[in-house]
Amino acid sequence: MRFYGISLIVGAVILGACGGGENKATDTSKVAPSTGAAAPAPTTGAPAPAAPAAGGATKVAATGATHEVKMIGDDKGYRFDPANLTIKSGDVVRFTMVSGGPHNVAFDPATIPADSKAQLDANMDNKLSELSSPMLMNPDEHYDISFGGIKPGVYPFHCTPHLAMGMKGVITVQ
Ligand SMILES: [Cu+2]
Repeated sequence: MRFYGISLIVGAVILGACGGGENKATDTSKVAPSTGAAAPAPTTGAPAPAAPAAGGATKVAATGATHEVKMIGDDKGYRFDPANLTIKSGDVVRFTMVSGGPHNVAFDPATIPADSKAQLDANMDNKLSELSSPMLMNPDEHYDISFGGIKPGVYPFHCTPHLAMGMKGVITVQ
């Protein structure tokens, strides 16, 4: 539609200026390729902005220390190490796959502070579902969670595949 609109305008301008049908035909064909090439840009050039998470929160990057938690499954059982850690708001927790995967990190929406739920969900990349990280399959893979913008409180977490085997922990945010 835009193409025809521009062509008509160009044609009318040329027609008005020159008054010759021959010039109109020549000039319109010169204009057409550039107009046609430009036309797709508005529809494909501007990717849609990332949809905000439920609750309207957007990710807040970590600005503090990094705390590592190992994800382990061996002959002693399935566990996070350390299972309990205390951090500050703005820190990042790095979950590193060591053995016995797949493991993940999931927070139960019902057991974490309600006023930080949307922010924590927004801070988690590539989620399987709300507050649930992807599976880590291979040793040395890691998954970072920013606690930027997270309010002080107690944040219990678990590994979805191994919850029944007691693979869980608690992050306390000061
Ligand atoms: Cu696990």
